Amino acid sequence: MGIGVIRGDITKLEVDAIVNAANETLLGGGGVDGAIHKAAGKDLLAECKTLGGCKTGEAKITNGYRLPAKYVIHTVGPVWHGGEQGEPALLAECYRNSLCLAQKNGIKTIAFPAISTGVYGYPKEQAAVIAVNTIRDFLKDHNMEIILTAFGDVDEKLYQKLITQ
Ligand code: AR6
Repeated sequence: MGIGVIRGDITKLEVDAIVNAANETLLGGGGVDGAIHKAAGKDLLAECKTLGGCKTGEAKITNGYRLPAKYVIHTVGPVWHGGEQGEPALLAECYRNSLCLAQKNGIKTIAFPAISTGVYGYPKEQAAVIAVNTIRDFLKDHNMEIILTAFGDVDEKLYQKLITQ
């Protein structure tokens, strides 16, 4: 139990839950959201349509359908507007709320993508610091295996550096 880093495609991971960096509609999109919907199949979109969207910083859970993961936890990261519009607190909420929802559903292994650091433009290093700090805080009083998924070299190096500090 603790934090780990895996380089690769989150849709391939055999974990209890993967986290989706979604948008407020929860109806799919590009990036990791598009990849998750494509791999899970149409039943995921059908379930998402019943959820009534999701506010920035919050999280909702669905089944994983054709994914190896049993569940998908959908969270909506903040769009980066320069950092003065509550982005750090909202990004931390994404990690915290996803982890709390995972805990409530008996999830023991969970993988996160680098929420907000693609289309939403959050600077990668600042986002990685928030991810690692929020996860470490959670692990003080919870037992879970939490994986940070690095989709490229930059994220992998950043995460490795932070988790060994
Ligand atoms: N596995 C792991 N990580 C991935 C994958 C993958 N298959 N594909 C992309 N990433 P983004 P955001 C990484 O843009 O910034 C969508 O359209 C990617 O390299 O997917 O939160 C939603 O519908 C980056 O590091 O999410 C929203 O509208 C990280 O995932 C919007 O994009 C997040 O990039 C959300 O933007």
